[in-house]
Amino acid sequence: MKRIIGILLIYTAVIWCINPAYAGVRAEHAWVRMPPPVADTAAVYMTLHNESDRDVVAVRISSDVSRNAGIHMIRKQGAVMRMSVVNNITIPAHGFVKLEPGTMHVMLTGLEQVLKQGQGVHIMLEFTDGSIIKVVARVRDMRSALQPASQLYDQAMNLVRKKNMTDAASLFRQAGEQGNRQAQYQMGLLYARGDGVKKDFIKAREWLYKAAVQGHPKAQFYLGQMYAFGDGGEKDNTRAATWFWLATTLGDRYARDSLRVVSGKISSRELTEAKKQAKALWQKMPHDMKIEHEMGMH
Ligand SMILES: [Cu+2]
Repeated sequence: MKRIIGILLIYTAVIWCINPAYAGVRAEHAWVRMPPPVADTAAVYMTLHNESDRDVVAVRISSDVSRNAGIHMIRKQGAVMRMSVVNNITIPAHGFVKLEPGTMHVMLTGLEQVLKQGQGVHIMLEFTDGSIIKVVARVRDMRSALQPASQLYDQAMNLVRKKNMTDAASLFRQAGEQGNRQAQYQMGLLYARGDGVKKDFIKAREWLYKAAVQGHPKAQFYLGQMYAFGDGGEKDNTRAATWFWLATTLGDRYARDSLRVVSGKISSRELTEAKKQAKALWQKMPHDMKIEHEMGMH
């Protein structure tokens, strides 16, 4: 037993070192601006959120496509814009820093390959506490990168009507990465069906989860189904009950029946746990989805 605990501790330590949550920093909307074909540099943009109680400082940046990477700041000096090197980025406690065109960016220098539209580039950010987070930034041209997610979603739906699922998936992915919950739900379905993308239940779960925590009832229902059947991960009727509960609360009729079925398969203690989880998730859900619904789970 002692030995097992020892192994578990080592395992936990390893997870902690590579776990993005350690630094408390989360990256959103990461993208690489498509460089001209002959360029040897590329700019990377993202929003860095610090969810911890302390300021964190990123001191080293690297990527898997360039020899070097650094942080650049653009400042206006008189009538000229000047780019200067910054040694670190401080992300305030419970705050964020936006790296966006015209302000700050990560500059990749010494590109070792020609970047392609849609390609995922890995960016590693190292913090003063030694933790590292890895961010996937997709290569986009300026126009598509700055297009609002709702427009990308509409374009993707048009492509679905034309049965062009590969291009639709690419646009849903872009919109989903920008936080659009409908697009995240669609990505979940495409991965579950193997439509426009290679069938992958693990990725289906990941995308459905993103939409589900944002209060998408259908995503919650399908995520519950995946837990109930053990698709794309372990079978877990307690978690299934949690998601069915939330979907039912948001008015999904199919979830109500599924909730009854899984409730019969778990203990009353597990059911209490499922309710507790559902309440915690409900607290964090965006207000716009909850506005018409009372929390029917006391
Ligand atoms: Cu630069």
